[in-house]
Amino acid sequence: MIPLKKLTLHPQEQLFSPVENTVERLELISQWSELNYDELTEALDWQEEHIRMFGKEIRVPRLVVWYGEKGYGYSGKRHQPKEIPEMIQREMNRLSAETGVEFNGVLCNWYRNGEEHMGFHSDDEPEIDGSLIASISLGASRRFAWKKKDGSEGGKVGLESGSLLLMHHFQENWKHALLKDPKVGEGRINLTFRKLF
Ligand SMILES: O=C(O)CCC(=O)C(=O)O
Repeated sequence: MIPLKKLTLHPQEQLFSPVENTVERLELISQWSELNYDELTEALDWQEEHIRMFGKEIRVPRLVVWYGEKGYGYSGKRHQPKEIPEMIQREMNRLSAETGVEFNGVLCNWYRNGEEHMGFHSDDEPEIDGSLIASISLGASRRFAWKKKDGSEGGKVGLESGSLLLMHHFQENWKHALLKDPKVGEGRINLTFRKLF
Protein backbone atom coordinates (compact mmCIF):
# COMPACT_ATOMS: atom_id res chain seq x y z
CA MET A 1 0.00 0.00 0.00
CA ILE A 2 1.35 3.39 -0.95
CA PRO A 3 1.46 5.79 2.00
CA LEU A 4 -0.21 9.12 1.27
CA LYS A 5 0.32 12.39 3.04
CA LYS A 6 -3.08 13.92 2.38
CA LEU A 7 -6.22 12.12 1.40
CA THR A 8 -9.45 13.96 0.67
CA LEU A 9 -11.88 11.52 -0.84
CA HIS A 10 -15.47 12.67 -0.64
CA PRO A 11 -17.84 9.75 -0.06
CA GLN A 12 -19.68 10.24 -3.35
CA GLU A 13 -16.39 10.20 -5.20
CA GLN A 14 -15.17 7.04 -3.63
CA LEU A 15 -14.72 4.01 -5.78
CA PHE A 16 -13.31 1.76 -3.11
CA SER A 17 -12.90 2.49 0.55
CA PRO A 18 -9.35 3.58 1.17
CA VAL A 19 -8.81 0.74 3.60
CA GLU A 20 -5.67 -1.29 4.01
CA ASN A 21 -5.15 -4.06 1.46
CA THR A 22 -7.66 -2.77 -1.09
CA VAL A 23 -5.66 -2.97 -4.27
CA GLU A 24 -7.70 -1.60 -7.17
CA ARG A 25 -8.69 1.92 -6.27
CA LEU A 26 -8.78 5.59 -7.15
CA GLU A 27 -7.62 8.28 -4.77
CA LEU A 28 -8.18 11.97 -5.26
CA ILE A 29 -5.98 14.48 -3.49
CA SER A 30 -6.94 18.12 -3.84
CA GLN A 31 -4.54 21.08 -4.13
CA TRP A 32 -1.53 18.89 -4.75
CA SER A 33 0.05 20.70 -7.69
CA GLU A 34 1.05 24.33 -8.01
CA LEU A 35 1.90 24.10 -11.70
CA ASN A 36 0.37 26.91 -13.72
CA TYR A 37 -2.06 26.15 -16.55
CA ASP A 38 -1.21 29.27 -18.63
CA GLU A 39 2.51 28.66 -18.31
CA LEU A 40 2.16 25.07 -19.52
CA THR A 41 0.09 26.07 -22.54
CA GLU A 42 3.16 28.11 -23.62
CA ALA A 43 6.03 26.00 -22.37
CA LEU A 44 5.14 22.52 -23.66
CA ASP A 45 5.65 21.33 -27.21
CA TRP A 46 1.97 20.63 -27.99
CA GLN A 47 1.14 18.59 -31.05
CA GLU A 48 -1.93 17.61 -33.02
CA GLU A 49 -2.23 13.87 -33.38
CA HIS A 50 -4.05 11.66 -35.85
CA ILE A 51 -4.81 7.98 -35.42
CA ARG A 52 -6.27 5.38 -37.77
CA MET A 53 -9.61 3.98 -36.68
CA PHE A 54 -11.84 1.74 -38.78
CA GLY A 55 -9.59 2.44 -41.78
CA LYS A 56 -9.97 6.21 -41.42
CA GLU A 57 -7.54 8.91 -40.32
CA ILE A 58 -9.06 10.67 -37.29
CA ARG A 59 -7.87 13.84 -35.50
CA VAL A 60 -7.41 13.17 -31.80
CA PRO A 61 -9.73 15.67 -30.00
CA ARG A 62 -7.02 17.32 -27.85
CA LEU A 63 -3.36 18.31 -28.16
CA VAL A 64 -0.74 15.96 -26.78
CA VAL A 65 2.94 15.65 -26.03
CA TRP A 66 4.90 12.76 -24.54
CA TYR A 67 8.00 13.42 -22.44
CA GLY A 68 10.15 10.58 -21.17
CA GLU A 69 13.47 8.83 -21.31
CA LYS A 70 11.77 6.00 -23.25
CA GLY A 71 9.44 6.03 -26.22
CA TYR A 72 5.78 5.17 -25.62
CA GLY A 73 3.11 3.76 -27.93
CA TYR A 74 -0.69 3.60 -27.79
CA SER A 75 -3.55 3.46 -30.33
CA GLY A 76 -1.08 2.49 -33.04
CA LYS A 77 1.01 5.64 -32.44
CA ARG A 78 4.61 5.65 -31.27
CA HIS A 79 6.04 8.62 -29.38
CA GLN A 80 9.81 8.98 -29.38
CA PRO A 81 11.76 9.67 -26.17
CA LYS A 82 11.81 13.41 -25.44
CA GLU A 83 13.66 15.38 -22.81
CA ILE A 84 11.41 16.25 -19.86
CA PRO A 85 11.12 20.04 -19.27
CA GLU A 86 12.55 21.13 -15.93
CA MET A 87 9.26 22.21 -14.32
CA ILE A 88 7.66 18.86 -15.20
CA GLN A 89 10.73 16.96 -14.01
CA ARG A 90 10.53 18.71 -10.63
CA GLU A 91 6.86 17.71 -10.29
CA MET A 92 7.72 14.16 -11.30
CA ASN A 93 10.49 13.97 -8.70
CA ARG A 94 8.11 15.18 -5.98
CA LEU A 95 5.52 12.62 -7.05
CA SER A 96 8.10 9.82 -7.06
CA ALA A 97 9.35 10.88 -3.62
CA GLU A 98 5.81 10.90 -2.16
CA THR A 99 4.56 7.68 -3.75
CA GLY A 100 7.74 5.61 -3.88
CA VAL A 101 7.19 4.92 -7.60
CA GLU A 102 10.02 5.90 -9.97
CA PHE A 103 8.01 7.64 -12.69
CA ASN A 104 9.98 8.14 -15.92
CA GLY A 105 7.50 9.55 -18.41
CA VAL A 106 4.47 11.80 -18.69
CA LEU A 107 1.72 12.03 -21.27
CA CYS A 108 0.42 15.60 -21.42
CA ASN A 109 -3.07 16.30 -22.78
CA TRP A 110 -4.47 19.76 -23.48
CA TYR A 111 -8.27 19.92 -23.85
CA ARG A 112 -8.74 23.44 -25.21
CA ASN A 113 -12.49 23.48 -24.52
CA GLY A 114 -15.28 21.18 -23.33
CA GLU A 115 -15.70 19.63 -26.76
CA GLU A 116 -12.24 18.11 -26.54
CA HIS A 117 -12.19 14.86 -24.61
CA MET A 118 -10.80 11.34 -24.28
CA GLY A 119 -12.89 8.21 -24.82
CA PHE A 120 -12.99 5.15 -22.56
CA HIS A 121 -9.72 3.23 -22.58
CA SER A 122 -7.24 1.52 -20.25
CA ASP A 123 -3.57 2.38 -19.98
CA ASP A 124 -2.70 -1.28 -20.10
CA GLU A 125 0.12 -1.41 -22.63
CA PRO A 126 2.64 -4.06 -21.55
CA GLU A 127 5.44 -1.48 -21.36
CA ILE A 128 3.71 0.40 -18.49
CA ASP A 129 3.79 -0.48 -14.82
CA GLY A 130 0.04 -0.43 -14.14
CA SER A 131 0.38 -0.55 -10.37
CA LEU A 132 0.22 3.26 -10.18
CA ILE A 133 -0.61 5.95 -12.73
CA ALA A 134 -0.74 9.49 -11.34
CA SER A 135 -2.75 12.19 -13.03
CA ILE A 136 -2.59 15.94 -12.36
CA SER A 137 -5.33 18.33 -13.54
CA LEU A 138 -4.87 22.05 -14.23
CA GLY A 139 -7.33 24.63 -15.51
CA ALA A 140 -11.06 24.02 -15.97
CA SER A 141 -12.70 21.35 -13.85
CA ARG A 142 -13.79 18.41 -16.03
CA ARG A 143 -15.58 15.12 -15.37
CA PHE A 144 -13.53 11.94 -15.24
CA ALA A 145 -15.49 8.69 -15.58
CA TRP A 146 -14.62 5.05 -15.04
CA LYS A 147 -16.35 1.75 -15.69
CA LYS A 148 -15.55 -1.88 -15.25
CA LYS A 149 -14.44 -3.60 -18.46
CA ASP A 150 -17.51 -5.85 -18.24
CA GLY A 151 -19.69 -2.71 -17.86
CA SER A 152 -21.09 -3.86 -14.50
CA GLU A 153 -20.25 -0.73 -12.48
CA GLY A 154 -18.68 2.70 -12.73
CA GLY A 155 -18.71 6.30 -11.57
CA LYS A 156 -17.71 9.90 -12.23
CA VAL A 157 -15.81 12.60 -10.44
CA GLY A 158 -15.01 16.27 -11.20
CA LEU A 159 -11.27 16.89 -11.33
CA GLU A 160 -10.41 20.35 -9.99
CA SER A 161 -7.34 22.35 -10.90
CA GLY A 162 -4.33 21.27 -8.86
CA SER A 163 -5.78 17.88 -7.94
CA LEU A 164 -3.92 14.60 -8.12
CA LEU A 165 -5.77 11.43 -9.06
CA LEU A 166 -3.98 8.19 -8.23
CA MET A 167 -5.07 5.11 -10.16
CA HIS A 168 -3.85 2.09 -8.22
CA HIS A 169 -3.86 -1.24 -10.11
CA PHE A 170 -6.68 0.24 -12.13
CA GLN A 171 -5.85 -0.64 -15.73
CA GLU A 172 -6.46 -4.37 -15.77
CA ASN A 173 -10.18 -4.44 -14.95
CA TRP A 174 -11.31 -0.84 -15.52
CA LYS A 175 -11.56 1.75 -18.27
CA HIS A 176 -11.54 5.50 -17.80
CA ALA A 177 -12.44 8.58 -19.86
CA LEU A 178 -12.47 12.37 -19.79
CA LEU A 179 -16.04 13.22 -20.74
CA LYS A 180 -17.11 15.80 -23.28
CA ASP A 181 -18.79 18.83 -21.68
CA PRO A 182 -19.76 21.43 -24.30
CA LYS A 183 -20.76 23.91 -21.56
CA VAL A 184 -17.12 24.28 -20.51
CA GLY A 185 -15.44 27.10 -22.44
CA GLU A 186 -12.05 27.08 -20.71
CA GLY A 187 -9.17 24.73 -21.26
CA ARG A 188 -7.72 21.99 -19.10
CA ILE A 189 -4.31 20.33 -19.04
CA ASN A 190 -3.77 16.84 -17.73
CA LEU A 191 -0.36 15.38 -16.92
CA THR A 192 -0.43 11.61 -16.57
CA PHE A 193 2.76 10.28 -15.02
CA ARG A 194 3.76 6.73 -15.83
CA LYS A 195 6.53 4.29 -15.11
CA LEU A 196 7.74 2.45 -18.19
CA PHE A 197 9.75 -0.75 -17.77
O1 LIG B 1 -7.45 13.90 -18.91
C1 LIG B 1 -7.59 13.01 -18.09
O2 LIG B 1 -7.86 13.22 -16.91
C2 LIG B 1 -7.47 11.57 -18.53
C3 LIG B 1 -6.18 11.28 -19.25
C4 LIG B 1 -6.04 9.84 -19.61
O3 LIG B 1 -6.94 9.07 -19.44
C5 LIG B 1 -4.79 9.33 -20.17
O4 LIG B 1 -3.85 10.10 -20.43
O5 LIG B 1 -4.73 8.11 -20.36
